[in-house]
Amino acid sequence: PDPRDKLFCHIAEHTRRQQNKISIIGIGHVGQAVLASLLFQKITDNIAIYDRDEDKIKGELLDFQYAAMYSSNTHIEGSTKINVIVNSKIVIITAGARRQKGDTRITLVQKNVEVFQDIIPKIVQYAPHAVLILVSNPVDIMTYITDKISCLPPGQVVGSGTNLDTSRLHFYMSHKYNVAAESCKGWVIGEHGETAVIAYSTLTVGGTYIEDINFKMGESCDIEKWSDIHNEVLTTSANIISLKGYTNWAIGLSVADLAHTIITNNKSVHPVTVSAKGFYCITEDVYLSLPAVLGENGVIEVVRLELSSKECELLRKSADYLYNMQKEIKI
Ligand code: 6V0
Repeated sequence: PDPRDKLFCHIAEHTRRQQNKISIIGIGHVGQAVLASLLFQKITDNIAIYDRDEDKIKGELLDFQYAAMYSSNTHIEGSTKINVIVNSKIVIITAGARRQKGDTRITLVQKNVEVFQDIIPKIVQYAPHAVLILVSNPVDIMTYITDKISCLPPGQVVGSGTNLDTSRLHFYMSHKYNVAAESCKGWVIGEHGETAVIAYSTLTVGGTYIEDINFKMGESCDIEKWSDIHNEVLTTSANIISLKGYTNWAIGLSVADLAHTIITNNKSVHPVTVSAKGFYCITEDVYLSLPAVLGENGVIEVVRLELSSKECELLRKSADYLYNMQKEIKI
């Protein structure tokens, strides 16, 4: 007789809840940080990882299976076969080509387009109802490309965008005024990159608009030197990369934060990459970050910010920059 029958009296079949399954595509530095963040914040108890590198998948799976002992009873499966993501509620995409010597920004994007043309239709085939969260860079362009390739309903494809840049802004605000970061509000919008816009008109501390007490924010005569914070927010990634070769922990937690909002359908507002056509006189089909209400099916609503004319102009410049890059891509 099976010793198991001595241990248990069998009543019903074991099942695993499917409605909270989250999959990660690409288990490099960023994918690992996303996985660790999902696991230790107990955002889901059902995770799948997919990568084309078999040793990496096997190694990370073994390592994380034991790490999961320190979290709730989380089930993690991994494979080089993409059907491991079947029935996911969220698919987080971090796979992408790495920049090689001599690669321009466009050649890198074009390599990623080829990767995405292969994997996106398969993701849609195995997880047609999943919200896709794009992380691979350049994230705004990759969100645009994924939306076009996937043909999913509006809002189901979303980019991590400036959610991380906005946290960085709150960090600097919190240090500047010596208050908790949760009491510092306001958005970084536009491209996740050099043309990102800190929307000064949206910044509040403890409910007070900073522009109401400092009319010169960001100008050369600004005694608070907001332009320094602007530079810090936008150059942080490059600084981290020059020191450790990549960034992963903050983006991992930032993406887990988005996943938490979506899986719990809690309708928090996050600045994420969405279709921006029609907002702030943007006429081109570009994707960039705007604050959006997120729920279980992705983007529900985009917040209409009352931006100043200068902020609108900067946002349109960001859109132009992205559109010019987009024009050179062959999908
Ligand atoms: P990495 O460490 O090289 O990991 C990439 C992983 O993707 C590797 O494990 C590859 O094997 C895998 N991969 C590549 N192509 C495929 C494929 N066709 N199918 C399956 N797996 C594949 O890179 P890292 O994790 O550091 O970065 C991943 C991406 O995230 C890059 O595009 C970064 O530029 C981007 N980031 C985006 C950020 C954001 O704020 N949006 C922040 C940091 C990094």
